[in-house]
Amino acid sequence: MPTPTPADKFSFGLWTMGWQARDQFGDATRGPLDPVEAVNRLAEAGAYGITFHDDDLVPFGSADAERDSILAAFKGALEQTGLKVPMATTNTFSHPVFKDGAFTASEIDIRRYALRKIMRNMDLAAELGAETYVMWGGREGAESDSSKDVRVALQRYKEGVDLLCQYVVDKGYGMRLAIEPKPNEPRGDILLPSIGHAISFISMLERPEMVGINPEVGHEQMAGLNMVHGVAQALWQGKLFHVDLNGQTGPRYDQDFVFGHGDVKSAFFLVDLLESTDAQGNPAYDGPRHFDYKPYRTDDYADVWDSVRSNMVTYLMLKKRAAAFRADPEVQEALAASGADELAKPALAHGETWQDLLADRSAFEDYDVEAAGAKGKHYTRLDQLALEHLTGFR
Ligand code: 3MF
Ligand code: MG
Ligand code: MG
Ligand code: MG
Repeated sequence: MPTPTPADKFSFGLWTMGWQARDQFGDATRGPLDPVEAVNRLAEAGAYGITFHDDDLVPFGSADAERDSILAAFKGALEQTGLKVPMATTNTFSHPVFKDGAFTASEIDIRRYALRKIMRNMDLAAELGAETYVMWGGREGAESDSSKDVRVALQRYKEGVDLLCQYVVDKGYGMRLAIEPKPNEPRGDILLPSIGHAISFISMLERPEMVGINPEVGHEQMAGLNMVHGVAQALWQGKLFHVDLNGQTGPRYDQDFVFGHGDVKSAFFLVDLLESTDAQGNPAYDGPRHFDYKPYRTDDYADVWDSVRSNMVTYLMLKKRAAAFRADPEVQEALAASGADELAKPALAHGETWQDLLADRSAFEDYDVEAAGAKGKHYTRLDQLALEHLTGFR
């Protein structure tokens, strides 16, 4: 099995392996996890970084002295292990005050409190060297369409994000912000439900260049969407600032399985995408490969650390298989036979105009449209080759 190293840039949320497995229907099955132990274990396992919500690290409502001592211990562990904090985020969803939103709560005082809570943790994130600040608006939404005017709520959302960008600029923090889309859960419907919605929202901001997205495998798949296509669009638009990797088996509750333990074929093509440049020379994704998963509720802490390793090993296995798939001459032949290489060329040659197109009889009058329509693309063959590589039979 491949061995993860910090060069692979794997990172984990403190809330992932620290999840005590309390769910809608049952109590915790595991005890609390000391953040220092999390740092040490992750470093031992070959991870690159750890991320956290403010409240994962310092319990909500802690006194200043308690906060200081937790942070000192955490920073000490980071220093000792060399583990990085590439990203941080805010919990604006657990406390009852956020039950109807943070950025989009109707009450001005709740919105002001939420902004202060985020700014406070941004200070810590900057101090720890985080490059990305993620915002998942888990409670920004509604159950009933009668309850919230979404047009107005989005304007408040925009103002909140604009203010945070201003704060980061004025403080010279140099961080970029990333919005994490999710269709539903815990709200009936969450605002900015998909990659496309989030990217479109960003275009309305004062500083769109500072804000990108942090898409999550399971979130897109909960909406029945194709994560690979969504991430490809985000890459094309220069908006993939961060990524949440995990596993999901179709549109249902938010499963947060280990990466690859859901739709493994989609995971294979996601790694293939993240690790590759495109035919137009756009660079590959170089941010952290961040896991946002939940160890099974049935498992104990030994299993938790095993699942940490499983995420990374699965990614590396898929990376190896994807590289083998791309390097296979039969795959290249099948792609060439499908005409895939031509996609890299624009429809009009350099300098050609629409007048030239109109004058080109071979493009229309003399074009054998029937022959073109009858041509097989051999995509089943390609898919089978992918599966043969994925399963290690090739
Ligand atoms: C919920 C999530 C969140 C976000 C996190 C980062 C608790 O489904 O995915 O995890 O990833 O809040 O901002
Ligand atoms: Mg999630
Ligand atoms: Mg999830
Ligand atoms: Mg997530």
